[in-house]
Formats: sequence, C-alpha cells, structure tokens
Amino acid sequence: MKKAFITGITGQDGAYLSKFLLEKGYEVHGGVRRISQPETVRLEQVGVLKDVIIHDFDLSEPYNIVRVLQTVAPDEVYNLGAQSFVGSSWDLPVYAADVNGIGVLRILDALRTFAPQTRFYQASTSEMFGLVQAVPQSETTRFYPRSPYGVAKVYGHYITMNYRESFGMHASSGILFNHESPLRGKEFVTRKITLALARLARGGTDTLVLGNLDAKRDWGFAGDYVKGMWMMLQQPEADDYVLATGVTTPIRDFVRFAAEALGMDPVFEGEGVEETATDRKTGKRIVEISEKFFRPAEVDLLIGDPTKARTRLGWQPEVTVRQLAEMMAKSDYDALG
Ligand code: NAP
Ligand code: G4F
Repeated sequence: MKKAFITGITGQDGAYLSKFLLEKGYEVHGGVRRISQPETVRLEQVGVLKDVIIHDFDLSEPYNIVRVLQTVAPDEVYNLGAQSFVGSSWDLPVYAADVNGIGVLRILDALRTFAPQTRFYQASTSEMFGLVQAVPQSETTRFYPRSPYGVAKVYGHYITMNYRESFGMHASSGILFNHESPLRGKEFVTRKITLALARLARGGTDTLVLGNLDAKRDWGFAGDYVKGMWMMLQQPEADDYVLATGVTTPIRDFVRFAAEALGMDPVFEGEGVEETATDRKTGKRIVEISEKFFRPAEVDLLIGDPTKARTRLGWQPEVTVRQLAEMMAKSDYDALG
C-alpha cells in the first residue's frame, strides 16, 4: 500500500485528493494546523474523515515538518497548503511569502535530507502569469505575478525546479488554473456568487456585491484537477504541467450561468461601479458593484494551454464552466433548503 502525505488536507483540493487517493488504495495522511476549532468539515463532506490520518502540521515550522515526514515516511507528498486567497495577500504579504514560498523550501529540504526518493508535488498556480506575457499561457510562458501571493508562488515554483535539477529529486509543479467546486471557500468569487444567488433564489433580499466583473478566468472542476496532480507523480520523470480547460470566461458570465441555473434571467446595465444586474422575471436587484472588492493590481485574463498535460499525461477536464456554475449553484440552493 502506497502512503501519501497531503499538506492543506482540510482545503478544497485536499478533500478531493484524499478521496481520490483512498479510492486508489493509498494510506492517506494529512497535515492540519492548530486552530481554536478543528476545521475538518470538507473531509466530512466527502466522507473520508475517518479514513485519513491527521498530524499537527504547519508550513512555517521546520522541525515540525521534519518530524512529521520522518514519522509518516510517505511515498508521495502533495504540498497543497497555502494562504490561498489572493485578495488577503496584500494585507498578509510576509505571511504569504513565508508559507507559500519558504514553506515549499522547508519541505523540499527536509525530503532532500531524510527521504530524497519521495515524490513531491507543488501546487503552483496560473496567478504566476499575472500580467500575461502570452495568450494562452503554457509551461514556457514568462511569469509576471501581480500579487504578493503570486510572487511567493513563483519562489515555490522555482525552488521545486531547482531541487529537481540540483539533487535529482522527483519534484513536479502543477501550474493549475482556477478550479472550483461546491467545497470552494466562500470568499472566492465563484462560491461567493453561487451562495448569494442561492439565498436570493430562496427568497432572500441581500444583493450580491462584487468587484471587477471584466476579469476573465479559466475555470475548471477541482475533482478533475486532483487527478492531474496524481498523474504527474506517476510519471517516470518529474516535470511541470499546466492544468486548464483552455476556455476563458468573464466574471459577469459566471454570474449569468449561476443565475440561469437557479431560474433567474439576469439583465446587466451600466458600467464600472454603476453596473448592476436585475432579474427580469422578478425585478429583484441581484448584483451591485463596490470599489471595496477591486484589487490593488488585477490579473485581467487567464487562459491556459493544457496540451502538454493532455499529450503526456492523458489528462483532460470533464466539466465545462457552465456545468460547474450549475453544480455549485444547485449545491448551495439544496444546502439552504
Ligand atoms: P484552500 O481551500 O484555501 O486550502 C488551503 C489549505 O492550506 C487549507 O487546508 C489550509 O488550512 C492550509 N494552510 C494554510 N496555511 C497553512 C500553514 N501555515 N501550514 C499548513 N497548512 C496551511 O485552497 P485550495 O483551493 O484547496 O488550493 C490548494 C493549493 O492549490 C493551494 O496551495 C493554492 O494556493 C493552490 N492553487 C489553487 C487553485 C484553485 O483555483 N483552487 C489554483 C492554483 C493553485 P486551514 O484549513 O487551516 O486554513
Ligand atoms: O475567485 P478569486 O478570488 O480567485 P483568484 O484571485 O483568481 O485566485 C484563485 O485562483 C488562483 C489561480 O489563478 C489560485 F492560485 C488562488 O489560490 C485562488 O484559488 O478572484 C477571481 C477574480 C479576480 O479577478 C477578482 O478581482 O474575480 C474578481 N472578483 C470580482 N469581484 C472578485 C470579486 N473576487 C473575489 N474574491 N470577490 C469579489 O467580490
């Protein structure tokens, strides 16, 4: 039986990856940082909490990382732990650099010293492309991060590549474009949209307040993407891969898809902070804009080229953005019932 250790096991991807690896017959261990109330809700939601082995773990604590990795002795490590909300990274830039950047080095150096044969996956991100230097973005596109989060992830990406090249470690980075699910954190735009619209569809009156509706993202389903992470670690040689759908969608259209899935007929009017959306069927105001949700520097357009993952790994996404919006909106609607 293979053993996997997942950092960030309590997060969206951690839950889907745990389920996927358990179904493959792995013994799954995960790192959970100490907070005042245990937050293993997602592991419960996917029905695996009783099947995974939890360890106290924090990416900012080097000896803790060494002890846990020595105790577990995993065949594969998936480093999903991060301060993953881009918007907060301007308020917590040093923390983002430490956990998302140096945290990667802490794990790699522990593995290099005590278990260099362990296969390692780093959760790199399309946020590294930032002010995009090519369209679509692939493994060879130059990075131009636009947030402290993105800058820290670039460090994590290059240190992974460096340990692979310096010490021959099987260390791969997945450059994953945005992937969502009903388990997505409520502060990310897709979940914020589906949750607010589901409340409105249930008779609520609180208008959904958003920021920049013109930004475009390449959105896929998290369940498809965790499979790609595992596929990378099964290759004879470590490498870096983009996982994306190759389709980009403005935030405004994601609102439209989610609203339509809930039986609304949204009409957008106005521009900039004056823009609104109203449900033609009920006359209810469903969207307003606030400066509060605009970022100091925006990533305007992300669209990935997943050719390498498709041809070398045989990976491809199964869920379209419209299906994703529908899945998330219906899940939130049902949960409210
Ligand atoms: P998520 O739901 O926010 O989960 C992040 C996980 O990291 C949580 O389990 C969190 O623990 C943990 N964590 C935070 N700080 C930590 C620390 N100091 N030490 C150890 N663990 C810590 O994020 P996700 O969407 O699953 O994303 C997984 C990874 O992929 C992240 O590294 C993210 O940056 C990256 N990524 C995500 C996407 C995407 O679209 N989802 C795209 C590209 C890359 P708590 O539960 O205690 O907060
Ligand atoms: O959903 P978001 O917060 O995701 P973002 O910034 O793209 O980051 C996510 O994807 C990255 C991969 O590219 C990951 F690395 C990262 O960990 C995370 O999972 O925002 C998406 C877009 C942005 O352009 C933002 O300005 O939506 C825009 N937006 C407009 N109104 C909003 C809002 N974002 C949020 N969170 N809240 C709003 O009200």
